[in-house]
Amino acid sequence: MFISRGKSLLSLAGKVLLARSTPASNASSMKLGIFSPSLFPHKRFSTGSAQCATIKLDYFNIRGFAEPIRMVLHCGGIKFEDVRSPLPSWPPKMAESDKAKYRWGQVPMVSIDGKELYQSLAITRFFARQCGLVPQDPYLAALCDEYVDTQREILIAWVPAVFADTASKKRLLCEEIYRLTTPRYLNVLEKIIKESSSGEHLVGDKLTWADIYMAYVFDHVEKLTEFDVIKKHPSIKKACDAVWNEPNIKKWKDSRPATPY
Ligand SMILES: N[C@@H](CCC(=O)N[C@@H](CS)C(=O)NCC(=O)O)C(=O)O
Repeated sequence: MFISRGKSLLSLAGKVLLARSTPASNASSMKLGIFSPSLFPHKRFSTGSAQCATIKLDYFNIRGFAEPIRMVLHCGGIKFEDVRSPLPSWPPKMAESDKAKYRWGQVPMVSIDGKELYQSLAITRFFARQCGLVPQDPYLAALCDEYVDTQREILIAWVPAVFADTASKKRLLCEEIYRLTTPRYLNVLEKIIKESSSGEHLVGDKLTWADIYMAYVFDHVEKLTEFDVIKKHPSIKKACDAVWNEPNIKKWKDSRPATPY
């Protein structure tokens, strides 16, 4: 079962790769007709090929867990249908009849030529790999995973402030969470980026999905809490700015639907 699933995902991955419609900004001239994991360079590339997989992303009309997926897809120039259901409540709670439509009763869900994939990190990583945003070196790829998992911990740490019901509670929680997360997370990330070869990326000297995830998390938390989380961390700020200035991501950020969450 696993083998046949693996095979079908491999062929899906090939189709997604070919689905890239517009070349990423610093694309090399490399052209690939078939998918081969060993051909993925740790850089972005262009296939120049026409769309041949239909990709549909199902989520609510918010940024949330779908936003890093959207950022990666836009970064790689992969065309997709951005299906946004109205937000039923905040936090989102689906009706049981809607839950039954999804394997784990939750979104985001992506369908690639009708084949479904769930869990936002798995989806983000899947597309990141297609776009050359996952390093080829297995250790560097795992470092990206480590930093993305860490970003999810940071996001979770800020949840109480996001959902605080009064402005004063929100402010107090922000200060407390900032105090607790600074030595454990922010200072460590700052050092990693500062000491990196580029001085503006988390892993290696190129943009990876770990940078994209980090930029999403800090932007999202800052918007939802109105608290300047990275004000005292210039290297984190520089790495996030590099993500937001990536031409395809910038175009997306400037044109994406304005949503409160
Ligand atoms: N681990 C899942 C979590 C997904 C999740 O929490 N989805 C929420 C929206 S952000 C949802 O579908 N909520 C509706 C519900 O649970 O009824 C992932 O990362 O994709």
